Amino acid sequence: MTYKKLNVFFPKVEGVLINSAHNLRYFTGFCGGEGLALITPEHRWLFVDSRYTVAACQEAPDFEVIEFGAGARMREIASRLPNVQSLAFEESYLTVGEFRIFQEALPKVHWVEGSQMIEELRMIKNAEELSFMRQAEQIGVAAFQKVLPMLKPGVTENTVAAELEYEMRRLGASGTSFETIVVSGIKTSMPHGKPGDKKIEPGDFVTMDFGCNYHGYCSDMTRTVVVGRAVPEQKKIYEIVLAAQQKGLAAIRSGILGREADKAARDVIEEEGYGKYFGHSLGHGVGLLIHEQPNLSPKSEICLKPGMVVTCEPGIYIPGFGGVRIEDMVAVTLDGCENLTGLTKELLEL
Ligand SMILES: [Mn+2]
Repeated sequence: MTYKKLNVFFPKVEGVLINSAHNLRYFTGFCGGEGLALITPEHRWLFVDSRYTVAACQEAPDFEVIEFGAGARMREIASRLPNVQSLAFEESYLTVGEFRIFQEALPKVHWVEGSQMIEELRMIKNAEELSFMRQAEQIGVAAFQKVLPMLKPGVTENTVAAELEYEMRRLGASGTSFETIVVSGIKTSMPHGKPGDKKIEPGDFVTMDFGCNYHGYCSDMTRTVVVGRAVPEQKKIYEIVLAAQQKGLAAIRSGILGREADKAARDVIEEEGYGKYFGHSLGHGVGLLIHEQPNLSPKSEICLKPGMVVTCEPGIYIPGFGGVRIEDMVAVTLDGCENLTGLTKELLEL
């Protein structure tokens, strides 16, 4: 019944067109990814091609499923609303070419950009969504624990990434939620470095940032470890990042603004003199997408509410030396947050 959330668009527009895979899933239940939903106060139509008709009928029982023939999608839609004057659409998930086809099929329509409002409708997760996200995150945790003993000098970053992904899949994930990051040594100074053929060397920091997809929902976590003994500078920046992360986690609760949570963690890193080495935001919302609202950035004015799921992931990245990031995924509650990762953050020296 999530489609009822789209009522916020009426009577501003006569209907809402949904075409992105994640919003089709959210508002109709259809998981096939390719299709178009048109929701008006009176109708709920889901247009798919013959590859998806059976699945759409099963997965979207609240929608009238309409199968269209090759190239006839917009004609089907136009024939159902011949006199429509205004429609909201997902401008963030439509190519210019696709939009031109919309305009040509419905030349009288005033098109209203709806992406921001539509994305915000997914911010607060219900009990079922939270359950999927808890399980998704725990699949990541279990994979991490399984792979930890493999972290030894001579093993390549690519091997570690492959093992993490394999374990998550074995544990029930349908895939990864983004491209797995495993970087070692000086490469840990790149927040989003790519795993490669580099072998882990004694004394290396190894940063692993990864997640899986479970029932459509994403997980996200990051841990940085040292293979061998940590030198004092490694311990120092690790402890600062950990202190910042704990400050951030302590700040996250219902009623706080995104930028206030970011500041709580950022202040710790700035006071220690490493502010210029923490360039990204404290965290981001997670759900059907790996990056969604609400952002925990220095500019975010979004007020956190119970049921929102966000990451808390400060980092320090020193070019030519290395970096540390520690990331947990949490669900906002009235008086704090539930840590969905719930895994030790002591510096592991393997
Ligand atoms: Mn993240």
